[in-house]
Amino acid sequence: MLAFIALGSNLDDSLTHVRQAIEDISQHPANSVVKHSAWYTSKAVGPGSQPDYINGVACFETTLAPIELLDYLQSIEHKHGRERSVRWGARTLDLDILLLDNQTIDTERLSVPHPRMYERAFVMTPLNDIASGLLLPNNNTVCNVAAQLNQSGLALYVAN
Ligand code: ROI
Repeated sequence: MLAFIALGSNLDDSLTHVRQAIEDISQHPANSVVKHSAWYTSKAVGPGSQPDYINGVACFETTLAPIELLDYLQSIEHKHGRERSVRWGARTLDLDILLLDNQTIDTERLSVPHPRMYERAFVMTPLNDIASGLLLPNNNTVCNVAAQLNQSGLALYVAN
């Protein structure tokens, strides 16, 4: 199964968290990371004010079942000190499953495609870096959806 996941962090050393998360994903023998996008800085979307995010998207092959993949990603978040105290609050590491092949999943713990991915430039723009022509379960291509989103607040991260 081909999996696309979104990575985000806005606490501590965010770039280290997201980079290390890709290493952590590839540590599992069932996973092999295919590629990842560039990293972006983005203004926090959602209620309240919180620090800017580092965001990106990774693509990997996995033989895990969807719920096993979710468990594994949550164990990585946990290892990075993620605390789920506030919904939409700041976080050291957020790993969201975006797409699993062309599957649609609607269960209590997991919804695929990720229900808010199509409206988020901080997801669709990095996804467009690595899978521009991909046909989404809504029958639109990644590049079409990405092109329609407002890019304000999003910038390519340049290391200094
Ligand atoms: N905003 C940005 N820019 N990036 C995120 O990864 C992100 N994640 C979230 C909320 C709080 C919705 N806002 C975000 O979960």
